[in-house]
Amino acid sequence: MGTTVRIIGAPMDYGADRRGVDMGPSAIRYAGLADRLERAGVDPIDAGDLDIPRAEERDPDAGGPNRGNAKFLREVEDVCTRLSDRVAQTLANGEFPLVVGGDHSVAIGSMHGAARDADLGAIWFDAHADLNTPETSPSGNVHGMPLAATLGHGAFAEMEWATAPRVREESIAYVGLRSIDERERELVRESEMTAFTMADIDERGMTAVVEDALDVATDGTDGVHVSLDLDWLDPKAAPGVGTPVRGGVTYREAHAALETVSERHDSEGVLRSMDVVEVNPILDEGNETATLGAELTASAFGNRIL
Ligand code: B3U
Ligand code: MN
Ligand code: MN
Repeated sequence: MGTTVRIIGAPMDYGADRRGVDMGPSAIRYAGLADRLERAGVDPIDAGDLDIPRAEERDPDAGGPNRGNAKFLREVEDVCTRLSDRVAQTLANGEFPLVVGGDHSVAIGSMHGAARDADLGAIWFDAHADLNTPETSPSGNVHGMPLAATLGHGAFAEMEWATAPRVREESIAYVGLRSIDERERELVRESEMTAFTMADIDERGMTAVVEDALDVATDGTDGVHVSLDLDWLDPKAAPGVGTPVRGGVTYREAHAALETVSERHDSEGVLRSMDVVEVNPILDEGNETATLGAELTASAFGNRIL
């Protein structure tokens, strides 16, 4: 019997300035996610969406004493706490949790859940470093903070719902980094994380870089979390994202990357959890970005040309 992949929709847009990422799960489903996964050889189960109140009904300034300028932190906490439970439960049932966002702050919940009973490595496919804290964030948007939250940086150190003690810096690899705030740059340089930038991809090619990222994320861990932020891609390939950054990964490089992940998974069973985030259907052209999200997920689970 093949792997059962449980699709968990997290239609959350509290973490981003541009509205619309809450429609990401619908758009990615509409793009044929479940069928594509089936063709890739796994058994998808659609668990539906988490129930998430609309941002208009909530107070962006709620969230406790260490909130800093982080917007909607209380709401993010509520959603991520429930998501973490779902992910942990899914793994306990022997299924694979696939979280479909939503903005990137959903990764706080997915990693928290996936790291409860395992030392977890991570590959961060993203234009951004996502290492801001409520104290350092220039925007106050929590989607620029998920890695800092998982690692317990700054005010997140006091937030048990966010910090995942079994995720260590040395098991995290960025792939495709190209837009980084000044403070984040210092932090990435000082940290034990491995950062493969667009320059590394230009120089060495995507496949070699992802092989190295997999080495980092599997070394001394029980499994790997793949976090796929669609703004990782060049805006020409993925226009439907809130914070597009020129000079990104091409359509072909992206498939090559996820195929490399899947090949390693086939031989060594490394994948533990995954999220696909930041698809904004309002900004998209013909559901192209959502379709790409679905395609790349299928590639990660073994879909091949032949
Ligand atoms: N680093 C900036 C911009 C940003 C991060 N992630 C996204 N945008 N998607 C910030 O707001 O923290
Ligand atoms: Mn991100
Ligand atoms: Mn990003």
